[in-house]
Amino acid sequence: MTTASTLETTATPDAPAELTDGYHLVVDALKLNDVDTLYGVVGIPITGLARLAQAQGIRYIGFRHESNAGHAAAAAGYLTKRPGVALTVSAPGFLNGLVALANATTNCFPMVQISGSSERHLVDLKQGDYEEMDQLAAAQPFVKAAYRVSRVEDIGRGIARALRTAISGRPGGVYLDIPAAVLGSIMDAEAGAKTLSRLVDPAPRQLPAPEAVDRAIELLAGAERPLVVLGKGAAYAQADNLIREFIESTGVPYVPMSMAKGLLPDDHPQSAAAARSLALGQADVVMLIGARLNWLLSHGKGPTWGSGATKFVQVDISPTEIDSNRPIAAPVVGDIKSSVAALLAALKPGQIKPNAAWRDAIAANKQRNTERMAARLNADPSPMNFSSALRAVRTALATRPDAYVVNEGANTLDFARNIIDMYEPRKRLDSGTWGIMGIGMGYAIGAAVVSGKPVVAIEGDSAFGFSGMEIETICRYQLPIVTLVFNNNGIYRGDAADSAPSPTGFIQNARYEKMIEAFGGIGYHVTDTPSLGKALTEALEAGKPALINVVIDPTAGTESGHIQNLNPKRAVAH
Ligand code: ADP
Ligand code: TZD
Ligand code: MG
Repeated sequence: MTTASTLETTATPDAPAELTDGYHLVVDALKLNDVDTLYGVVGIPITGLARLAQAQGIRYIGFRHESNAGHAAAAAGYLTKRPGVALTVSAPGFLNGLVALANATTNCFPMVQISGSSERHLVDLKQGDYEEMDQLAAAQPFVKAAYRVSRVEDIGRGIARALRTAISGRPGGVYLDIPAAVLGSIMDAEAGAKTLSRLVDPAPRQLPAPEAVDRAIELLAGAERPLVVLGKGAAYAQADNLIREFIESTGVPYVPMSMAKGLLPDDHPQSAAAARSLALGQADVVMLIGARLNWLLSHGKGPTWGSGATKFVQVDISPTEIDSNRPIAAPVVGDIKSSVAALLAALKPGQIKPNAAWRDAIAANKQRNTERMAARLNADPSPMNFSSALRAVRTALATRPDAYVVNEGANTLDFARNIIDMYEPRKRLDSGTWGIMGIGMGYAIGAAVVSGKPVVAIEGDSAFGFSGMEIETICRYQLPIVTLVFNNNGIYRGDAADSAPSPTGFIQNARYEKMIEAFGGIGYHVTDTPSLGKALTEALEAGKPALINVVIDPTAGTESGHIQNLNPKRAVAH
């Protein structure tokens, strides 16, 4: 039996009715389904909802822009395997949040955006209501599903449906529209309580077919040069021990995609991350676990994949992902935990056996590349470049494997992804499938809120600018987030000292650390590697909001970082 929180009673001796309303039913439905945190920006018509949620024990984290609230909810969803919930106001607030909801969908993170909306009868006749917009229609193309609650008695159903849709199958973003009039509607409290329900098994296991499992094992057993590619779906699945057992018991080398770094520690002997090009280019059978053959894996085609004869096993929960870019010889459609467990159960000892020459080739290539990187890391140019700055971050973070790393930018992203080792699963959050800028402070806040652990956000100066105002949010809630702004005076690089601003250039030598000082946080301005190491170690130990302005040579970066090839060719000289 569920109980609803109630409004003041309007009972008379003749009609002893306790009443509830839409606000209370939303909060009751969320609590009943273990939603313990809301990320949002308030205003008409949801301020009362946020206040009531807080009063009823739901943690409310208030942001300065809805995109950042949404990104925090998305990160929370990814990290906890439960939908993160964002709350937005009508029209512009809703649209600001929609970027994050679409990004969550693209990245397969479970998230629900609940938005208030204006008066339906005015919106539908386009009569010019305050913040008028047909939000349901606007959300539809960008999300896994979009729903609207039109009657107060449907609130419980709407919330249950939104949460289940976000989390089941391939996770994604779900939009739930709640018009102001529904929030304000009143109904009998007892009848209202009966409209609420707690989800049973919201993300059911999806077992792979036994013949699919056998086919995959057979293909891997026949391989000489097998390779596993771990994606963020594998990290999300929280099947860490099973995946490790599969990799270690077969001896197959693996390459982690960026957010799968740390699923096995980056210093694991079977990691082929430092020999990525060789491993992808020469493997004869590749097993994708929770990784799509999208642009991040060159669509499974072209020189990255050597002769083009690579055969694929693909473990994924989404049947329509299979064959998306090239034929898959052995699809295993199921949830990763069940699928890897089934593979392990069907596997005979010694059945999958990577050739010794393959393992040796990877080891040799890895050693050569690691030595090359060490030489770059150990140089001490002045001003710092990306490598010399990241040397300090790498050393400091090696002693704090519990810290989360959030990372965005172009050069700042590419260098940090390669240089910063991760030692624990789901500790790295970055620009992801879209290559989006602006996730920085939102993801950092989401990670800090759900974990209570320190977060280090490694941000390009441009990337930081998209969500920089949330520094105030970080200080307001005293979250243990250390933001590093890799300050090279611009997008990719800075302008020459005396030139007018180019499309990529920013103000020269900006003092970003003063932003956090404005809100009572600790600011650092560092120009050399030892000072950076000291500042970061000190800030991590303090566990308080800090921002380190890391001065980087404005000429050190390259346009678009490591993905310059994606720019259209310039047919005519600019
Ligand atoms: P990466 O960017 O790290 O390569 P992607 O985001 O491209 O990873 O791929 C993640 C894949 O994982 C998606 O195709 C998604 O369907 C899949 N996935 C997510 N969660 C699960 C799960 N629990 N079980 C199986 N597959 C999953
Ligand atoms: N807007 C959004 C939302 N996402 C984007 N990816 C971009 C714009 C384009 N863009 C990139 O792809 S990287 C980048 C932008 C603006 C910023 C790179 O500059 P930075 O990093 O200062 O963050 P580096 O270290 O200077 O390269
Ligand atoms: Mg920059």
